[in-house]
Amino acid sequence: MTTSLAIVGAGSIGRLWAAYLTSEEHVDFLTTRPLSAPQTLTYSLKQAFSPHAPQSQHQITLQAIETLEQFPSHILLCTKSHSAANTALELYKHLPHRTPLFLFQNGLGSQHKILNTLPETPLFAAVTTEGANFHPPSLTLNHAGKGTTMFGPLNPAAQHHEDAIQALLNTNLSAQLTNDIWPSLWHKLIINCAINPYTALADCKNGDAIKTPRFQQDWPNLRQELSSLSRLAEAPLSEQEVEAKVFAVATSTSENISSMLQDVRSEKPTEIDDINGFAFRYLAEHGKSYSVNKQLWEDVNALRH
Ligand code: KPL
Repeated sequence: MTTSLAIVGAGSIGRLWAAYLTSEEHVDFLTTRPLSAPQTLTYSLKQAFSPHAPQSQHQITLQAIETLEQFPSHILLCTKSHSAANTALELYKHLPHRTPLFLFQNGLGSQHKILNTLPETPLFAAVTTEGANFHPPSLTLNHAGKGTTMFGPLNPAAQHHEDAIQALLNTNLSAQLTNDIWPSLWHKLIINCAINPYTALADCKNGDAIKTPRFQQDWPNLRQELSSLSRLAEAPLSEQEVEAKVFAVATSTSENISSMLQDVRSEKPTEIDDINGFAFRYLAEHGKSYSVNKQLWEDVNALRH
């Protein structure tokens, strides 16, 4: 029997997983908003790395949680980090608490809130380096760059639910299961702290962010703050290792428009509060230098005023 998955958040990452999962699984999109009737979301998937491959077409039903007739076997939460905790809370007013939940958010902060509010729910984190862009009104999802997704349990309730992950490991997307996802979450946070705000402030692609005068001026101090963050998190990286990771991702995703710049361009709230905001507050709480992360947090927030 196939499992039935529900994906909450029909942005680029949600649509990417839906498109790759539908060949084997039954997938619906789910919303916490009321809907007068289920809707059909139609889009095509373009694989930018295989320009001659035909685009696949997808038609996926969007259902409202309030009127759902059959509960899904597990949920992928692909909303932005700032709405993740409230959305999770709203979902589990209707769902059995034992339904496994996979958290795809960037940054750190939302994961901790959900861990505190849903202790009985098997919670997993996903850390992804897939590059995908979806810009309505275009109905094409652009799978811009192939990456890898690491999945891992976040709480004791998730420890005996490896079965829930099987469907996610069996698609044509590259995915792995790890027993300790925390170092991946912290290292991804560090990469996002170093790339995303500069792309947003300079309105540039990832590869150009590390060439901006501001990045070059900030980098010695930011690299030191990020290395100290990794040591506090018990996922230690030397300053050289931080630099190697950040530069490798900026290079491998050089043509990407970061998720933060996509948000700024479409005048949506950014995830800055869970990225540099989380980093500066964590450093400050532990008596470490944090001024570059704080300045980036302030300056990206100011873009919206
Ligand atoms: O995760 C990303 C993002 O855009 O949020 C990076 C790694 C910067 C790739 O674009």
